Amino acid sequence: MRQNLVAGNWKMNLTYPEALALVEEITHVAGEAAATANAPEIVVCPPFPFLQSVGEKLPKGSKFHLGAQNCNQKESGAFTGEVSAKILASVGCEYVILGHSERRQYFGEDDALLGQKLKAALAAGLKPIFCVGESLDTREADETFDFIGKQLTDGLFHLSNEEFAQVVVAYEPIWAIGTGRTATSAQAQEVHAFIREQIARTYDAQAALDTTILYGGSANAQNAKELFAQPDVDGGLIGGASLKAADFATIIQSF
Ligand code: 3PY
Repeated sequence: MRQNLVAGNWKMNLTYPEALALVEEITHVAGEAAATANAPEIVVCPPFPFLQSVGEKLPKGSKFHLGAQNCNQKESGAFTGEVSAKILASVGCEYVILGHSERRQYFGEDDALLGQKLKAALAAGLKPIFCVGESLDTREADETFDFIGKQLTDGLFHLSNEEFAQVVVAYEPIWAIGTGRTATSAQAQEVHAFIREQIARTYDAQAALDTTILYGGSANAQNAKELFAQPDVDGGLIGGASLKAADFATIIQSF
């Protein structure tokens, strides 16, 4: 179901005491805003070892949810160092980020593998936050829509209607990740509208209306309001700004 949503992607940052301090500060600073009826759903995605403890600090039955940054495609087995979707669900995760450009770029994750990860996440009852986004070269070659269309077709659109209904899509232009460069609200809206159109074509108009589509890539406390005001932007996948409780709280209140 389409809903306003803000997800904090902590990436590979913080120590355990720092993670506990941050989640406490977030729930303290943003707690009141998060308790209002029109507050977005809020997903906190810490590194794997902190998941359970961070999850225990999130108020139960609130708008706060726990998410992971990745999962393995297998259900279980001899895969040293890996973490399955089932393990994530067992420590309280409800969401998992899949296909972040850093996973695609540094760990060689392609759409075939991501398809398997999506299936594994869904089978474990997790909601995938599936990332797509173009490089600067692709944008400058005027190939953004072809590129995103292919990522959607190859990575995501093999899901059944029921499976797809569980997915949140995140548009994260690679040129805006960790660079301090943000897509303008018009650039974000244009791609979000395109993604919604592709969903309508592949599934149906209702599925397109029901899909939550987030913007990610240097979204912060200053630009969130303008980005979230776009008709097809339902919230954000937030990197660096999610590590600062006050900024994250401002972003949560930017709808
Ligand atoms: C960013 O904001 O840079 C992100 O990559 C969020 O996932």
